Amino acid sequence: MGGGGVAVIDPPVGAALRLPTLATNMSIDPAVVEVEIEARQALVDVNGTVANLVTYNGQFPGPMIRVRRDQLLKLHFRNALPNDGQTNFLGHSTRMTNIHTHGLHVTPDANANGTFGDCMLAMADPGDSLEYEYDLSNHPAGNLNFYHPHIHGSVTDQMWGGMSAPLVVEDGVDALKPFAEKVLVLKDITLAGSVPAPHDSQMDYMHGVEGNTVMVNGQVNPRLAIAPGQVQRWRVVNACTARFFRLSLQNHTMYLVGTDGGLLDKPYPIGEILLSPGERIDVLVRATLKSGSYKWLSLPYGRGGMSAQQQITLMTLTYGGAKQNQAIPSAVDPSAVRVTDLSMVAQRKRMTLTMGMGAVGIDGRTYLSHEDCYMTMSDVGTWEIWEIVNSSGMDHPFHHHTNSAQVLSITGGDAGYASLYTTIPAWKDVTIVPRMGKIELLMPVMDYAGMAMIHCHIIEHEDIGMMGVWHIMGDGGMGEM
Ligand SMILES: [Cu+2]
Repeated sequence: MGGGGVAVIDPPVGAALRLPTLATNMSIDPAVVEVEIEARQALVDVNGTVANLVTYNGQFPGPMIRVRRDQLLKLHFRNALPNDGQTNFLGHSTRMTNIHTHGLHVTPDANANGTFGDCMLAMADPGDSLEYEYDLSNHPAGNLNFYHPHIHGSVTDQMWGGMSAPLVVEDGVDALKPFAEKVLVLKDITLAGSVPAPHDSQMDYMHGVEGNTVMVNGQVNPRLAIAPGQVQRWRVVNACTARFFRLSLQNHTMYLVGTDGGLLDKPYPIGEILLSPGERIDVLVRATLKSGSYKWLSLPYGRGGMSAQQQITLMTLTYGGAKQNQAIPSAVDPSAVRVTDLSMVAQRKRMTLTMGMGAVGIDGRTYLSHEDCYMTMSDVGTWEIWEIVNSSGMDHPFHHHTNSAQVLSITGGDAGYASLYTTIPAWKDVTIVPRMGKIELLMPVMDYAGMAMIHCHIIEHEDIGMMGVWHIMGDGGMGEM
């Protein structure tokens, strides 16, 4: 923020936007989606430089998984990263890894057949494999999730270096079917020669590093064609480690139809929207003009700390082709509602995200291991209200595994973000806790017992310990929702 100057980053318009490659479904059983995902180094073109990234299946972004909630997702994971003993600035192995299915309401434990659910205790050394199975029968339809590594101390290196990919749970909503869908993965990086520039100071971890190259689906300022009168559905995930976006489309309104945890009742017109690391939005864009090119921008936003104020052209929307006559629908998913009756709330808890003296934590506890960290307990089948306080000078995007929440209040920060998420029927798994501010979440603790996790989604902060264990007790098999 410093002197208040804003850097304008407006790269030349690049090639036509590419969409993420679909992961191959190897299953012939229509009730199962079965994919093979391998973590490995691969050469990837990053804005004209051939870079040696860490990837899923050699792709950047990684292969997109698409699954319906009535299908079982089987993920065969293999760690093919080099077995070279590499460690990072924090002293952690950069080669051990695993998979977190960010956003899935599935078990955080192992399954009865010995495979893993969204279990953070599963870890693979180079050469090892992990078998994951995700039963989505309790997961709501219609949201964009993403998968990425989750081994404490090395998540930054692996996500910064290229490991993340979209995971769509399909919806059956007719109102959105007519529209061309574009899954957009936002990701920044800085290269040092042909490799991702390593985080090499405590300052990098305390502030969170924003890359000098900002990409949509691995491309700098790609061109996206739209026909006059066409409506497109953009499903956006912020896969950066630390960069916040403030998204706005020149001369056009975006219509919010979905958030982290599912679809909304109707489209909500927005001129701009904040998207912190880990958050997702689902927006409709209608080509209301006749011709021209329009920048999809990230407007300046100060998230605190030493982050620079930048305006970045992320993508360029270019009119062309035969006129269409599509309209923004009046309704999307009428079953989406805000929960207003709080009489069932069984427990109220408060936790504070803390930074100071070179350390981060929750209530002053730095995560060191599952046994030595902040821990909060819940009973499966109950509702809670969580008050998350931020006692630091930086915004922290607060993420909870396993269950999504509704936002009851946001104190401080961006007024538009606060008024949006405290009024629409959105389910969230990442919510910005403004610096020196707080949020309140209505948290249903449903269906699954086990060791879930809560943490800041500035990945650098997660890696230095702004993380805790969420111990959900119960038999975990049967929900009561
Ligand atoms: Cu943080």
